[in-house]
Amino acid sequence: MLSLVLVAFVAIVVYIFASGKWAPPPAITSVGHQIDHQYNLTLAVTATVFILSQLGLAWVVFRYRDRGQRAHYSHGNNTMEILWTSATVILFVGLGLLGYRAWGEVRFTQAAPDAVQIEATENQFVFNFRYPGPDGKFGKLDPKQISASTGNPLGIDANDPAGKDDIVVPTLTVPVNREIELLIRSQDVIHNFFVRELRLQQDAVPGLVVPVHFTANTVGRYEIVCTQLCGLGHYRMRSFLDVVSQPDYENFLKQQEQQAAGQ
Ligand SMILES: [Cu+2]
Repeated sequence: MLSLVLVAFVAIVVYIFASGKWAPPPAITSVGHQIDHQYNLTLAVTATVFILSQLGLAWVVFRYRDRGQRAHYSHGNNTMEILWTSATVILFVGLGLLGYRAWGEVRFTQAAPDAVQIEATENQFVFNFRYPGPDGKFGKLDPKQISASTGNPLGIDANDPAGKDDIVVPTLTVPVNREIELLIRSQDVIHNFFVRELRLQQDAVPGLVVPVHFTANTVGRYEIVCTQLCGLGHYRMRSFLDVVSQPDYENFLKQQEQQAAGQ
């Protein structure tokens, strides 16, 4: 009975993964493809071990079921133990080394100097994205001047000329095939910036500016979510990433600049 349950268990698990019903949406960055490749490799290796060990267990349970014979006491097998443990170590270290490059490309390198800089500020329970405007410079921030109700949720210093043309919007619009450097900040508790299609997830930590960079290669609208349980409104803390063509991006900036100037 137990061996049948084990076989059924393996079949169900294999079906869940093989059907692809719960697979993530396609990646839209080259790093995303590398991460998927690494994920699939890890999955293939662990799935093989899982299937073989569970079916092996089912076989042993069936083969040595109670047929009235005397039980045999075993004290273990040192050679098998050593083999088993070193195989696991080699596997884990090997997979870690293979994944090092994809991880390093995102985490251990800086954005190119010509990357488009955009600031992402999170607070309970919204995202705000700031573009430096025509002067290409972000204005200074002054926490005392934070006032969402008067249209200054980030507290851009009114005395800093560089801040006059800054654009602040609730959704993130980026040009396709250009490197984006996102400067992630939080105004209150720990939040997160996560876009499944970018395969990018980064905490927003109060008091820190955490830079991440990515190059999206597919035009479209993607969901941004906060994946840190940040309070009662956490479930509705989401925004959108719009990846648009270069002309559309310039139009977007122009429109926003006009709006800002009209205020
Ligand atoms: Cu949050």
